[in-house]
Amino acid sequence: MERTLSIIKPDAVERNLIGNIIKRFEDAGIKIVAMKLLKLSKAQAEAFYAVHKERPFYGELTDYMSSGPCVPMILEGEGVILKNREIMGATDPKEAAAGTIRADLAIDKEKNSVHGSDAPETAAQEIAFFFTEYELAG
Ligand code: IDP
Ligand code: MG
Repeated sequence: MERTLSIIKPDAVERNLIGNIIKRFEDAGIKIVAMKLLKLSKAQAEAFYAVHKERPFYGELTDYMSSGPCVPMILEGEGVILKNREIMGATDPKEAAAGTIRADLAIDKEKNSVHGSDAPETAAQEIAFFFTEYELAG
């Protein structure tokens, strides 16, 4: 059974969209096997997004991701890495397919409401960034 890391980002937590987003995962048959609510420091946001450190938006992105609480979760299911990316929609909500989280809820290309791992290796790394073995319920 595959696992991936999802984060409900600060713009969505701030607008009371936690339940809306979680319902979409549950309705798609995805299991939430770990979850917490926390506020990243700027240094933690920089570490999480280190892969983007050369990109022009890195400073703004890490300011935004450390601006308020977020909800990291481990999602589990068959093919859940790809399935989650489909439910999320494209990075830019203007390009996201109708009915996806980002098309329905995101503010813009930066404040796009959710994060999702993009491959098995990044999923493993990102899960380990937020969760210890002891925090896995399922
Ligand atoms: P993804 O979240 O769809 O995987 P990535 O390209 O990995 O998209 O970018 C990570 C995050 O960086 C995005 O979710 C978004 O918050 C932010 N981001 C990506 N591209 C831009 C941009 O062009 N301007 C501002 N923020 C961006
Ligand atoms: Mg990405």
